[in-house]
Amino acid sequence: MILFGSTLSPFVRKCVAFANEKDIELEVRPTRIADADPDFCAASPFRKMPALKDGDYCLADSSAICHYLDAKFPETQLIPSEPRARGTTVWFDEFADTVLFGCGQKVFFNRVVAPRFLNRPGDEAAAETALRDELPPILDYLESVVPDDGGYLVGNSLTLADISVASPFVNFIHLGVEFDSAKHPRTKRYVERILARPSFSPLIEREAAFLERTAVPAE
Ligand SMILES: N[C@@H](CCC(=O)N[C@@H](CS)C(=O)NCC(=O)O)C(=O)O
Repeated sequence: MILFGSTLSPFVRKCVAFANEKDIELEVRPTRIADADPDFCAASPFRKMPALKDGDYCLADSSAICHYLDAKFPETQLIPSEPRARGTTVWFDEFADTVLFGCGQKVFFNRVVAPRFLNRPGDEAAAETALRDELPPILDYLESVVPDDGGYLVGNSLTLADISVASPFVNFIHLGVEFDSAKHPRTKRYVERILARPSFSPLIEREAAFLERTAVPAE
């Protein structure tokens, strides 16, 4: 199975970590935004990453891909079937994609993607506003829901909820955005614990090395 995209995207990273947790082998085919690779375009009608190609079946969107993989490989279920657990898992996945990374994207795009990969300056004011006004209430919410006992967001084992919520924090780490341990200590411990899993940690190291190599020299 081929997954198109770069794990610098939290959506792609989420799918790769999800597949790693399930011991599914995915070939990650690096894809740039607006890449003209015909297989990528066929799999992702709006050219957003990630997209999956499994034989003659193509699918875009990280959540759709994770649901497909969980149904196709049901041995280690990461999306619960019990109604409330499933509902809450889908909520956290959606929260992570739209609210958490909705904020993170304004920072990552303007400070990393635009200057490094699109060769144009980012909107630093937008990045600063997102960090100052949008991120704190999101972290306050997380602080009220993350477990502080070595547990997980939904039920007694890792689910898509944990993978989705942890993934955008890698982008904050790459950006050097630090947690205020006094205000959000549970969130800090929880995120560090999930990102230390073998499904995430090698990805983070590879991404950091790539960003190091592609750093824009300071003027
Ligand atoms: N809801 C989609 C979001 C995918 C997405 O927005 N990916 C970004 C990269 S982080 C992208 O491909 N952007 C390119 C563009 O908007 O042209 C998912 O979960 O896969």
